Amino acid sequence: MMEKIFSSEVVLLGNSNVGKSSLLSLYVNGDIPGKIQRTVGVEFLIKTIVEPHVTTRLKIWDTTGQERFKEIVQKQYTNHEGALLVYDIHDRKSYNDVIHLAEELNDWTQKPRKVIALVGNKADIPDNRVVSTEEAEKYAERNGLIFWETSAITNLNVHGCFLEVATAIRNAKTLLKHRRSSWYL
Ligand SMILES: Nc1nc2c(ncn2[C@@H]2O[C@H](COP(=O)(O)OP(=O)(O)O)[C@@H](O)[C@H]2O)c(=O)[nH]1
Ligand SMILES: [Mg+2]
Repeated sequence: MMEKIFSSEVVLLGNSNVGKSSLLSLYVNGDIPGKIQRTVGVEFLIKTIVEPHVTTRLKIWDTTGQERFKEIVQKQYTNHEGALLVYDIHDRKSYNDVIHLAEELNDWTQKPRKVIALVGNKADIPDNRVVSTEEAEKYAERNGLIFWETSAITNLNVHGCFLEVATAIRNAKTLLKHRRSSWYL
């Protein structure tokens, strides 16, 4: 079987301080920088995921500095095939804000539909949790989102989360291509 290479673009969205840059750096570089850059703007890192018979080149955009959802969604999200909506499980507002965003992004009429993951970060801190696993899980299930609780400190579910997003995008694209070629021609 010939090796296939897929390229996908995703974006990390969520309030300041929820851990977006930490998750991205841990995933791509294997560690969290001691002093995280606070440049205003949008940056990306590329992760190459090698699996048997398939290699995925995942371009991951990070939003830094003043996260202005509306603008970023309008200017950036349209080019992306997926989004990771990151909140802090100890910060109710950060959850409410990404849920609001999910409502805007979750367009079932789009083909392929964007892949959206709800990501509850800082799961390594046991105290003062305000968003329960059940609440977020239920929302994700009802709305067809991927859901993970993660930690950029203990590396909990970080690889699993990005991998599931990449795989879901690849599957959606493959299915669409297959449908186009065999069913609708
Ligand atoms: N305990 C804990 N702290 C985290 C985690 N992820 C990020 N942080 C810390 O939260 C702060 C904000 O992280 P950062 O990645 O800059 O968040 P961003 O503004 O969303 O990019 C930093 O001090 C990180 O070290 C995590 O999973 N657990
Ligand atoms: Mg950041």
